Amino acid sequence: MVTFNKKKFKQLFENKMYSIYAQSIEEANNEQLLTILSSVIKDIISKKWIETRLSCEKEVYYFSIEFLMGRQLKSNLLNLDIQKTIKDGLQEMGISLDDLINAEGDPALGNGGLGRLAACFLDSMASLNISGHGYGLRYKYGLFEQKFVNGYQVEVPDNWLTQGSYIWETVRPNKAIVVKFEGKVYLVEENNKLKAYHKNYIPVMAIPYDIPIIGYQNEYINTLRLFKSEVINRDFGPLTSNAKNHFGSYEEALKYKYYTEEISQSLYPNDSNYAGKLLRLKQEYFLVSAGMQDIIRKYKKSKLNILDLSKNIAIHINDTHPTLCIPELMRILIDEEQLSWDEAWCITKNTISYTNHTIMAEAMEKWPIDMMKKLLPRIYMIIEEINRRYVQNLNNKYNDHEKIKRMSIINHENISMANLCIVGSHSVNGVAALHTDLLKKEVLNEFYDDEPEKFNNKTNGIAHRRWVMNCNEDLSDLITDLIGDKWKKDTLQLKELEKYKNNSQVLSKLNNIKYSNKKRLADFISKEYNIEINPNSIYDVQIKRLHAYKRQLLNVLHILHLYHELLENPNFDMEPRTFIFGAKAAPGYDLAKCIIKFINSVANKINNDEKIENKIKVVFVENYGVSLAEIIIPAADVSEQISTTTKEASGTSNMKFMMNGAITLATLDGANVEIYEQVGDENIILFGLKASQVLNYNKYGGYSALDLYNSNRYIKRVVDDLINGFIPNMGNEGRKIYDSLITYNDEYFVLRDFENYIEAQYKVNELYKQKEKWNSISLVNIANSGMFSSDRTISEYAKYIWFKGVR
Ligand code: F58
Repeated sequence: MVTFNKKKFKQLFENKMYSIYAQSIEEANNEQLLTILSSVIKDIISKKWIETRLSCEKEVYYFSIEFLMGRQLKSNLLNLDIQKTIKDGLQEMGISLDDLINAEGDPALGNGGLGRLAACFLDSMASLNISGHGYGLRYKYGLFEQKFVNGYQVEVPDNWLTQGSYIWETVRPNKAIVVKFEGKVYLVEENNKLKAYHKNYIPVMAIPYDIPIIGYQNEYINTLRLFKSEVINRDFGPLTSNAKNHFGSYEEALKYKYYTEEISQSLYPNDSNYAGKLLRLKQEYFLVSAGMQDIIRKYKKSKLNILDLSKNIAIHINDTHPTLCIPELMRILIDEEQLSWDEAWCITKNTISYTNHTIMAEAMEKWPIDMMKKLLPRIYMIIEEINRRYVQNLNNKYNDHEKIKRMSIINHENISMANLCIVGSHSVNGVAALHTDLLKKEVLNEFYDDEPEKFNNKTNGIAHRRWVMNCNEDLSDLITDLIGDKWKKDTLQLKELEKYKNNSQVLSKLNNIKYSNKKRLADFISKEYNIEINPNSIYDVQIKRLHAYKRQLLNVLHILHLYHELLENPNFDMEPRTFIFGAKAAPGYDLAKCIIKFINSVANKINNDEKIENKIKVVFVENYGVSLAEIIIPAADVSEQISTTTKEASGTSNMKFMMNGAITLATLDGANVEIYEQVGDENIILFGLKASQVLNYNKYGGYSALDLYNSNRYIKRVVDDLINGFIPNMGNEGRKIYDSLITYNDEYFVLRDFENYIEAQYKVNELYKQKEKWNSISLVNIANSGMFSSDRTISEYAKYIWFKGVR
């Protein structure tokens, strides 16, 4: 692949060490060694990186407010196929590659599934030879670091750029872009056309930081470009042009500096919730405007005709946060490229596509008109005009005032970003079959009826290279021993594994691999948290953001149920179980934080109760993120996917667990439905309300949590634990959770699904006793996980959205 050998590598490494640090290798610490190694790798790939950038295929630009990349070293070495050369070379210099891999920081530039999906997609685009690049923000502070103090979540700033820079980035100040905020726009008639003049705006400089995205053993290297916001002229010199002059006084200049730098200062730690903050809108436009201008600048250099933009470029927006791509592209095409409205609109719609990631009302972005008007006066004008034309069109079709109001982009005092996305793009997709179905039938039904051809499903996927080949090397090797290595490029080949489902030898190998992964995790937990867990126990794992709809509460109430059973009957028949949680709560999400405190308090009580003889252990790992997932997932036996049906758009950890051989315990929600379709009744454990039942309850009522509580002694027993002092060290968190269940009638059907969940958990227990059967099911899950590779997802995006009719 890359032509260089151990000797050459050592030479490069030594020279770099001298030129960057002017010291010997022996003197360097791990951080410095890692910097040198990444720098050598960047040198090796530089030529290929430039070549990929200059390719003349249709290009995809993936806009996302978050990219949750995880560590890059191991993945880069795998993809370049140089692990062995580097490992051996380092070893000869007395350096351990594993130490360097673990010394790398884990940039937390995302909240959860959405950000991680964007990272998996970059990996797949590069690996599939698609010229697909990411645009995002280079937050100075990523998602907060979570600490537990007395069982409470405490948030600490994530100062990930301690050295001032990131080892994989290349800064490109020569490609900086000016983004304009505020000011006033004047429309002047010139040659029978209205021309817009933007005066007195606040200019903010967007500095690109490029990260190479290396394809899997194909010499293909794309780019993730992250923008940092800065003052327009670093030396504080006077501004020319139409920009507002901020240098009247020293104080003004400092204010301006703060205004600009604040924009890429920190990631919003909100999950599934829309905050409506001015700074967030600034971030969104900053990303969009910098990215769009960058694309058009590059496009024009290529001398292609601007009218052919959609033939050469596809722009994808990851959820509504980059929605302003639509009016921003209109602005550039009309104000700068002098196209007519109709030409610009046609190009914009044909270029842009949109993915929706949620059906929850509280997550839908709606920006106040006044805020938009003041911050982005030209963009607001364009949105207004898009809306005016759209409403006119609806009026011609429908004689239903209320319907038109619901569908319009500007409504009351707000601008609905989802509506703008649907109207201004050629494709709208959901992220799992059920989710897309709900979009069509429920949430976006009127839009679907209006333009059904726009709507489509693209079930999510995961980068199997990171999530199996890299984090579970033994499993990867076993698979390759059994079926060869074609699966690495075509995961549907995994199906071949099914023929081993009754082969005791293979199943025993699979069992041994799981055991050693469990042992590795046990050692980690012992070292980090001082809790001893038993690798022979069932590892039952729920790792994801903490949210009421994801129902970590259901999980912990069941743990309490088992605990009571053990206390009441010491001969209660249960396999030893280790329950593992990992979850951050949004800092302002009170109920979620109460649940964290509750789980930690339950853990504390149960882990220290000798009466139950270690039958149950509960571990809540601190600061859950990508690197922790990489050690937890390969060790899991049970994958908890227990969201309230209809609420989880897809889920992606469900796919990672499945590919690593865990058995899914699930509601028929999100992509769990498709996992079920792949493996069949025998190989998954399902429970809970069906989507139609949840929808009916939501529409027509008919569920009383209080009645259930009063009539079911098991439910009453665990719910009472929230408030009766059985769990020590609880403040009024227990009361708040209790109220959410009883006083506010259990919005997420935790109690409604409780009995059914206990039964499902009992099935898990019984199945684990038949270890060979368990291992066989585990193998069948791996064998049928092929469709959940993000390579499959990206191929579908490419074929049906980005390159439709091109490739
Ligand atoms: C998640 N959304 C969905 N949002 O909840 C999950 O079902 C799905 O699998 C995943 O997207 C990928 O499609 C999600 O992670 C966020 O984190 C947003 C970040 C920005 C603020 C609002 C939430």
